[in-house]
Amino acid sequence: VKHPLINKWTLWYTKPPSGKSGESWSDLLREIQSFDSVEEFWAIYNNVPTPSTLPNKSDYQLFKFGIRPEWEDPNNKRGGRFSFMFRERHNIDTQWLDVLLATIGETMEPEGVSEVQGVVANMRKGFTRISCWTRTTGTGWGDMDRLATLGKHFKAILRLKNGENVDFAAHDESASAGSARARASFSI
Ligand code: M7G
Repeated sequence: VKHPLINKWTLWYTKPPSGKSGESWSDLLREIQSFDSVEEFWAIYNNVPTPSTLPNKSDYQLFKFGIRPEWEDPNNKRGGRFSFMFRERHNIDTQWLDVLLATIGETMEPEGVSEVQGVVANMRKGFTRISCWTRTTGTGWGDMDRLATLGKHFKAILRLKNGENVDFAAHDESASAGSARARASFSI
């Protein structure tokens, strides 16, 4: 018996650049597998390395089926992301698993709301960034409350301490800055 998820999801991996010239972002991004049941999720999770063991400049992305984990995807281009930078790599595995479970269990937002497009872990030199990508940037009527609520849930799932905040940035700013290290629009 398989326990169905509300939505179907795809796990992606971005491998570190090899250093060869002409290599683009899309050459590095790979789809691992799609799944729509709890059992399939665990089968995949148990067969891929945990974030703490991955090399610098690699990423994991878990996105709704049909949405590529890219700014350019039509589902993402009007959106943004909440993110938090953890200062180390060890210890990140629990947070990432909690984020994955909240995403596929859809506990990050109320029923009927679908801001969450996917979640990302960026393994970098000296830090790990965990992000939650949203459909909007909170600029439409009533959108801001929805985003603020999501931001608070995301913070709770990451178990941030008092005084630690998640930063929100719109993807169009990230794309024009050439990196997602764009100025945050707001923090929660
Ligand atoms: P990052 O991983 O968001 O942040 O972007 P980082 O600066 O902490 O590593 C790193 C680089 O990956 C960017 O400068 C882009 O070259 C590429 N990149 C990352 N993302 C998420 C995208 C994307 O959605 N689309 C494209 N075209 N490039 C991306």
